[in-house]
Amino acid sequence: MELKNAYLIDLMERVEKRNPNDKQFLITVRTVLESIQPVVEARPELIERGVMELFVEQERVIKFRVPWTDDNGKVHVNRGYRIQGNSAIGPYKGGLRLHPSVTEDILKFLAFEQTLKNSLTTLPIGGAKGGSDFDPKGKSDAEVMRFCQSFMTELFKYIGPDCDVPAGDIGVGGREIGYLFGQYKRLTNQYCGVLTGKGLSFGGSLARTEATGYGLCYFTEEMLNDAGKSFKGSTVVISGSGNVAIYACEKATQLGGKVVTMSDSNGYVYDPDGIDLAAVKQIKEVRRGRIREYIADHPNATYTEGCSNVWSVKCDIALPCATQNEIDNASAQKLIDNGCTCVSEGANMPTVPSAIELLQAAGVIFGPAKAANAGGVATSALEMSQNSMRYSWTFEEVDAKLKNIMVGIYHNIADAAEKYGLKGNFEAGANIAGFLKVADAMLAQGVC
Ligand code: NDP
Ligand code: 2IT
Repeated sequence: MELKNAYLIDLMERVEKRNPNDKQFLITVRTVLESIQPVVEARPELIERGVMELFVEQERVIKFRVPWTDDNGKVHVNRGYRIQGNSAIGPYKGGLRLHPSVTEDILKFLAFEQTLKNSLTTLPIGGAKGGSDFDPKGKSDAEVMRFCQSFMTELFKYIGPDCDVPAGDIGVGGREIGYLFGQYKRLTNQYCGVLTGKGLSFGGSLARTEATGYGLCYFTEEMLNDAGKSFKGSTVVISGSGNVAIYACEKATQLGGKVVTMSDSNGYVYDPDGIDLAAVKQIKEVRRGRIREYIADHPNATYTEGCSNVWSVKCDIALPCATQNEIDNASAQKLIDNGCTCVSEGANMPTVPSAIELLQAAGVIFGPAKAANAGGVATSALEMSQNSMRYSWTFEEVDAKLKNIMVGIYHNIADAAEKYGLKGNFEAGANIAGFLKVADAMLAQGVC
């Protein structure tokens, strides 16, 4: 797609001038503006009443120093961030990422996407993202704890259960959320639902750990069913071997697919017998090891150095579940050449915009991240509800709600795409449907 509307072209130029260093954020804003063009043209009040101007400017960017001491007594200083993107439909909500690649740009792009994703869940949550360039890999538990305590010592000033509720993302799982929660409680003397993804013994929700991966498969199955296909009997390629990848693998297998790959930032394993998920969980969740360790006791499996090669493995369904920009044009072309019929995004923006166009032009069914991976944050919102009620639902109750939400998201975005003349373009449908709810709330709340 291309920006043709004069107002939106001008708006995009102003966003570029204001955010000259934020390459990934600019790509995302442009992609969204391109998709919502027909909505903006049909609703002139969105321009007249300043909604578009407000929409492209994040509400608050918080940036701070995070000092911590390693096990040898050496002082390190990282940079911490919280981007509070949009609070039109609820308190800011979104994950915290700990990875050396974290920059303000990456978090602004993620916060912008999160606003639209959270809107699609139908639950009352605004959009945010945060994190730090701290690398948890190779750090001791005590070092991770000291980092998390220092990070929260600044962050606690800006968050709260009715204001901003962070959660996990890359490099942030149950261990980190536990340390962050403990420090928030200590600093504020409040025991409340200020974070999601908590441990089950202190306010966490059953099925939150599984939610993003399971939700991805519920969404994808519904999208496939609509096209007369399903996971059953399909070969599935998954990238990543973290939280999202592991539970995507579990559910895809339960739905009758055969998952043959998993990866990490070093390389990927291919197991023609189907991935032995218990072994992956042992390596990644228990030992915090590397995916290459898998081949030690799986003689039919192979390990290939370099994670981007995973897309050259023949499959029916590809589920990118590692990070942004994993599938470029060359990888998309390999998937197409090998007969892949569906790409559905577990990670945030793993497919670059030109590769999405390539896949769609080749007739590959494409499930966009903000819809396909919304199950994680949706279940986070269910955790917030349970915390407010001081009550816990069973695994089956949460899982059933998650499934309903994911099926609903698919139909909502498919209908939105069709209504605006873009039938089958679920990327555009997700941007349109996500935007409409946020825009209506912003209109109602005036210039603020
Ligand atoms: P984890 O930290 O649990 O796992 C991340 C996985 O991706 C690891 O296997 C990691 O490998 C790999 N990875 C990370 N960065 C890179 C990189 N730069 N290049 C190659 N591989 C990389 O994170 P999650 O599973 O939670 O998150 C994965 C994706 O899903 C992210 O895009 C995240 O934003 C998105 N997401 C997560 C949700 C959640 O609930 N957790 C919800 C919705 C989306 P290695 O160990 O080598 O770093
Ligand atoms: O990208 C995401 O949706 C997440 N990392 C989950 C956010 C959340 O608040 O559960």
